[in-house]
Amino acid sequence: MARILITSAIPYINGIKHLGNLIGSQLPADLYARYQRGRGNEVMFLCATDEHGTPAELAAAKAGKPVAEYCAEMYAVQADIAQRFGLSFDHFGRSSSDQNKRLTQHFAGKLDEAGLIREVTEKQVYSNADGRFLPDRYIEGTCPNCGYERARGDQCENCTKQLDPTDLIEPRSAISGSTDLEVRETKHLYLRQSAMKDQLDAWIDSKTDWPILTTSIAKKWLHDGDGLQDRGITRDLDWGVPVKKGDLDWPGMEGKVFYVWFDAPIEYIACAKEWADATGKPDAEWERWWRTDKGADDVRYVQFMGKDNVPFHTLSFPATILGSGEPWKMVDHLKSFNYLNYDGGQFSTSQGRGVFMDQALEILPADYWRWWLLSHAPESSDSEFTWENFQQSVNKDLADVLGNFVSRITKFCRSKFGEAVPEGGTLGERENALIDEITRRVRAYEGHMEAMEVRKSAQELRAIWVAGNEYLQAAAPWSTFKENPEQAAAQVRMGLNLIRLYAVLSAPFIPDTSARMLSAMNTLDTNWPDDVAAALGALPPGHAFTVPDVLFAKITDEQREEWQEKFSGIRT
Ligand code: B3M
Ligand code: ZN
Repeated sequence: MARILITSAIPYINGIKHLGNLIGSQLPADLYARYQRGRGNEVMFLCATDEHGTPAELAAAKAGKPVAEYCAEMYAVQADIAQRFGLSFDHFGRSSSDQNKRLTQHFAGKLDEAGLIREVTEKQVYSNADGRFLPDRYIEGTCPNCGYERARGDQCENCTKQLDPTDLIEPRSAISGSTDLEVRETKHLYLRQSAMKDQLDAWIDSKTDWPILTTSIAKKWLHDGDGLQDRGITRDLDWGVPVKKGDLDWPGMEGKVFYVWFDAPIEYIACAKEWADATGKPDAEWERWWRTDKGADDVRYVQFMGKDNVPFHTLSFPATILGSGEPWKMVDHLKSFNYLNYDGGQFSTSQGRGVFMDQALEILPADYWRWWLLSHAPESSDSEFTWENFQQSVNKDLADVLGNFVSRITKFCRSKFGEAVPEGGTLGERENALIDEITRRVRAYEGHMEAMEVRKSAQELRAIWVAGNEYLQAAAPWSTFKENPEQAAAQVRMGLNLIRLYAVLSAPFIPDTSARMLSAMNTLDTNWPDDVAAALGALPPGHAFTVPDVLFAKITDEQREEWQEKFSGIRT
């Protein structure tokens, strides 16, 4: 039994995620976790909310709530939606947890001991009215280049010119609008990534099975321009992990917190400790996933994320881990995704454009969305959600192919043989050909799933469903029954066993439907079909079953038009 550690990029706390976010990391990670569990492997699947940083502070301010309270509420909302989407995390943690606070401070202390931290004095804009330093993007003013009045301190949205806050004409705080700003000196900690360049380079070189897309991003950051830059890991904010070296105060760093991208990946590890603490397990239980000196040397660790997160996972986080000098488990395989677009534009959280996870579940059950999103995952390029395409996939793949198959065979059996697997007849040429085809396809499906080829896996699964439909069409037990009821019985027995087989194979994609199929087949047997021929005999003659309700309802043209209209605007 293999041991597989899986993490999904942890979603920001500020708001409900849209379908583009979902397919960018959490959903494919869930697919992989469910598949590996289905194969009988031991899986630890971790995710959390990313709760620190200015966006969380501002979202809380906008909601008129203290930030800790806002985060607690949004955590509950995100955890609930994740569960309703069937995301099967072993633990859904919080980057603001005490476990993460301690571990982040621990790493900082180790990095300092290793001589990998330096202090830098910088000039930064301070807002007297807000009583705080302002990050560049929270300073607004008039663009010196084009005169746009709402340019941000890092860039003008209108003419795209990169700016420094001091370039802005009539700068003001984007938080309060106050113009009472001054430039102050402040001290920050920098992680000396430049000193770890060769070590990181060698580590990337050892990843010979990584996609070029991933390694080329890392190599670019390592070698372009002046090479890998040191990185500021502290901020002048109230909300975050207080800057400490382990348990000790850090002189000169009072009132400062670690940068959100420093503590967020550390939460992958802290999350496992949260899991152990929450379930009353000793530390050894989580450490066997994360410490190579405590059993994690035989763990395979896979990370899922959107492409914009790749540099943080190939360089910054590995720099933290390697720099600590401690035996932490490092990532073995990193699966990254392009973007999903929405109906001719982009999904956008800030603009409320697209379909958000809670809204999606208001109109259809999770499996409809899971199937569409996974079978259209933006792997080799960006992909696009359109309502036409969604309607077509659901109606064809789910309703016509899978749903119809289940309904036809169970209803036919009930009408001619009753609600139990019929006895009699033997397998003929047609059945053997079907077994051969399905065996071949199941092996291909396994290969794609192992390789995390999400779209190819979906295609192969669909082909397995189609093979059953074609068999049923050609065997036509409703005709066979007239001359040869024994043979019809064997055909129906094959069909009912296919339902169980489909439930097992499809569970990673459509877990709720899979559970309904198993329950209709009245079986708890979810064994993986290592031997397809044997698996197609799992339900013996006489085994009772029930006819399930319609598995998937078709999306009508009226519904499609209504939803298209409803989601064409902006969420308020
Ligand atoms: N929260 C960004 C994102 O959701 C960030 C990921 C952190 S992974 C450690 O895309
Ligand atoms: Zn401009």
